[in-house]
Amino acid sequence: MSKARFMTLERHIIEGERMHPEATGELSRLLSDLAIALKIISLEVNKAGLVDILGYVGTENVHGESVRKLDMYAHEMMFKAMDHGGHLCIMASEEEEDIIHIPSDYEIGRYVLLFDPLDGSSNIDANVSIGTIFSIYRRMSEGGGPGTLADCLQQGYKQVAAGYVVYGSSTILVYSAGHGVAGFTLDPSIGEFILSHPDIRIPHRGHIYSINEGNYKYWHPGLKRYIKYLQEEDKEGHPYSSRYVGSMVADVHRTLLYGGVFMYPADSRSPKGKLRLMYECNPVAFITEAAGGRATDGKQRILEIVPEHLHERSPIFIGSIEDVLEVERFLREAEEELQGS
Ligand code: P6P
Repeated sequence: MSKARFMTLERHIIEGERMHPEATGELSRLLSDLAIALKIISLEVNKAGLVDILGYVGTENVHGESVRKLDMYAHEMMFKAMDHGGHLCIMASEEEEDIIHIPSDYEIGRYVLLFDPLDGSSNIDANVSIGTIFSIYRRMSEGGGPGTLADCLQQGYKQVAAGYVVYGSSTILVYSAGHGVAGFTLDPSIGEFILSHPDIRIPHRGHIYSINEGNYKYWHPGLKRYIKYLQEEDKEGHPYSSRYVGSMVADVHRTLLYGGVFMYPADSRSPKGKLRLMYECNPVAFITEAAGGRATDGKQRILEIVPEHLHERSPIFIGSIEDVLEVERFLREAEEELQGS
């Protein structure tokens, strides 16, 4: 008999809860409700090409981006799965301009859920991996009433849990409650997430860099110098390989497992980069740091950024600690030269 423990996500959550005597079980039940939504979204994503769910619905989201049916479906599925459990006081979605209140006929809880229901949706029609990202905080506002915008605008280090799902060749859920990072692969035959990556640790240095090189001409001089440095041969482990899916969850997941660095920098066209702080950067930064990696905006930890707006963007450099520190050094030295000139 194999010694490998048949560990489902639910069993892993409950065993994690037992490690914290003060736990009430509410977070566990929240994560279990979330898992149901993620399984249903996975089902639809995997058969999207068959049920004509692809294509545009002719509307735009809060960012003026064309919204595809699958985006809306994933958004609605997350809301319907999470609105009635009594665990949340408020929600926020990348697909909604404002915070999302819990319907008045449901109990209000003490957690806050932020989510990007379907990240990388521009890749849907090409069958490239896409994903769902979630981030959980404790409410900060007093009283038992509806949560507030301030509850949603907390610094990333205050997350109590965060995770992402990659809907790819298989559906992988990676999450952390702050103590290590675990990965689960969905077994569609039994509809269970099974522990497949018990303790993900990112290598201290990798040999892959991930960035959209089409934006080269808009980059900071220090970044241009860094990328050229990675492409030279005269250093052990160089040149690095370049990998870029264009779907952040896929690029971050590969970086987490193989090491290296994923970058979506600010540039002369986008002074804050493209990725959203609350829905994309904070959750993956929480996970990456829990796996022994580093995530910054080029200077400060992503998790320490004080949010000002629900949909604000942030530059992000995330991955192996030595790689992220190296690109920060190139940026800093080039900036010092510019300031000194
Ligand atoms: P670009 C997908 O649309 C997304 O939001 C992220 O998942 C991804 O990393 C990024 O945009 C890709 O952006 O500008 O390289 O196409």
